[in-house]
Amino acid sequence: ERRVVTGVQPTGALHVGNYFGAVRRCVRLQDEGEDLTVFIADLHSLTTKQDPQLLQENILDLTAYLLASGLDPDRSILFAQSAVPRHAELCWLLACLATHARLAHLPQYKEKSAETKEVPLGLLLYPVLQAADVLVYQGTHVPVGRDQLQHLQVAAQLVKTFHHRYGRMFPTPQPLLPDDGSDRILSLRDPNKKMSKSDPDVKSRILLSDTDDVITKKIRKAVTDFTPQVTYEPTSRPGVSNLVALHCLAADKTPEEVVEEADGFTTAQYKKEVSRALCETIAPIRSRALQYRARPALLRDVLRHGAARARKRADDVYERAAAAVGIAPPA
Ligand code: AQP
Repeated sequence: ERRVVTGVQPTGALHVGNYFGAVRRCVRLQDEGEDLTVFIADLHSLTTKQDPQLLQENILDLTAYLLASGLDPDRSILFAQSAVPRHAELCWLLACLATHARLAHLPQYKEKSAETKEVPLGLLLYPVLQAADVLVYQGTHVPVGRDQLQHLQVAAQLVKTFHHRYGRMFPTPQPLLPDDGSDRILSLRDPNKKMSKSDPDVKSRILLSDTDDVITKKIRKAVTDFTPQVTYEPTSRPGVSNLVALHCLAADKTPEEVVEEADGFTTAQYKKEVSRALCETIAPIRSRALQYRARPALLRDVLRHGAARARKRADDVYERAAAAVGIAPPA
């Protein structure tokens, strides 16, 4: 039996990388009939400084965009991570099995901790909480990008250690990697970096909340190179290739099809095609999201309903884990 579990941080408006690389993949898994759990990773978001009021807004925003993207709260389980305390409780049990050396060695931790003087302990624990997020539902599959594979290996190691010490309890979660390159959409301003919510340059990313006009302007300013032809060569021409990749994802085409259609276009002309395809994908999501966002009570209800369903599953798994460890049974 497969159970797919994934989370998205409420750290600001979603960009097309988040959408193609995570959200749309989840919606497709849901539509294929997978058992899908999607949580808003508010606990994870606290590893960087958050404004409390803005965080609350961001949680509702994200809920609106997830629904607008096609996530169906009746078929899938959608809720805020913090509303199911078992995530944090299982995290503690797992943290006692994790080693500081292993966690401090992970590339993402090294990168992020290098940026700050006072490194919060939560940043070190991030992959352990991620493991708990999946294991507390006995998740079997996690849709991830390549940069998350090491964190999934941490989860696999924790499962092994738990089993060794306390007996069998969790399936080892397997990665679901995309085969369309959607897990690495690049910055429009620096195609050597991935598109990211936290990049200070707003022109580096296209948001699901951007109007057609803004999308077109950002694509027009996207960094390419000095060769006018449109080709798909991700290594030697990352800028143009990133536009081709976005075009393919938006229009459901292959790079070969897109490059053939762009034959004779300069990259400047081609950018108009890319904008058109992106606007066609994003505009309906944006307008549905605005409608949902105008109904905060409905959004809160969706999250409450999802949390109740999630809690039922998580309670069952956590109770068994607690019993295996020998701590007092949950009240
Ligand atoms: N550039 C990207 N291309 C494809 N997928 C991406 N994801 C993130 N960036 C890209 C995927 O989006 C999902 C949600 O990510 P998250 O909210 O956990 O934040 P993140 O991974 O830290 O991504 P961001 O948007 O770049 O935020 P910051 O700037 O805060 O790091 C994940 O599945 C992720 O793989």
